[in-house]
Amino acid sequence: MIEPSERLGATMNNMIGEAKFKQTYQKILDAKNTLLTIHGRPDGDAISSLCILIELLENKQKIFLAYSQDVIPRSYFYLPHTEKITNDKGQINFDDFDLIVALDCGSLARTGLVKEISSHRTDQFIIEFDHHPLIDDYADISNRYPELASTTEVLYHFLKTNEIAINKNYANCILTGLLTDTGNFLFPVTSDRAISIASEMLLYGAKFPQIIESTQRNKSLGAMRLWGHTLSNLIVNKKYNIAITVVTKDDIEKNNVSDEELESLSNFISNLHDVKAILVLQELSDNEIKGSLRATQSNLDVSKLARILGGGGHVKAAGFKINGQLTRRDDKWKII
Ligand SMILES: [Mn+2]
Repeated sequence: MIEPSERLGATMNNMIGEAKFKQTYQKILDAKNTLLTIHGRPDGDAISSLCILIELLENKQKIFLAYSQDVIPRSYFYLPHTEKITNDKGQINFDDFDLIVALDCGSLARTGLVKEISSHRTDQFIIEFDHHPLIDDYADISNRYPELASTTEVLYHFLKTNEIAINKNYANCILTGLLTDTGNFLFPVTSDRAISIASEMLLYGAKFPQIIESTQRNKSLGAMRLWGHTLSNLIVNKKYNIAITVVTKDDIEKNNVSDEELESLSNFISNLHDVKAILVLQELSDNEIKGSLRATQSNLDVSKLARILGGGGHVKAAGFKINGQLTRRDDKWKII
């Protein structure tokens, strides 16, 4: 009989590119000055991944700059090194870096550095760690594993391959990414590997109760009120069997709700039984609408629809932005 740990090892060995992880590590060690970056409106997985790289580069006494185009939500301040992340682009002289590491980005556009990366110095090297399906191939070394639950799970294998000892800081970051990207192991992306790594992180000192307290039990009264209002507006499109609801700019402003709280609303609605998928349409500005898609059945890939609409994401959770205005006519919402 195969022991669970052996089975895990065997599956992973077939899947991950060990040579690529080693080459990546060598590049990081050789770099003189590294720029670390994540996607906009950063989530738990992106922020944790960034903090893992900061931990690594600091331990190796490397020079780096950690950049996030948007501010880090306060709820993640328990993670190590978040105070070192800057969102001030003016502070960055892009030519200073010989290495760029993009984390959890999916596409070049999500780095917020399209112009800078596209016109980069020819000797500048780009490494990416990600678990989104491929959209564009902009990296020199791409550590992309869409079958893994989080970018921190990719980084776990990177650390293991390079025999970097996992300390409490790494453990807290790896577990945070796993928990937030799987909705605390509720989403279909959850695997035996992910759960096994999570339990290993507890042994390394990750603080599970603190992570849950900070990332889950953090909803404001405004968020709860907006959820209530939005849930009561849910309708089901019978033709496609998709549940749809709408969040207006007015709803958000009135209740002072954060992006993260809106994201968790989509995740909560995906608990709805008997529909194929859910769609939350959110008014971003007078002429821009964001759509969040969640698949609730295993045979549906919502990222396909998101890509048709110019967006992207995962098989079970994806999003897009379109131009238009949400208007209500009688009892129906229309995009004009
Ligand atoms: Mn992620």
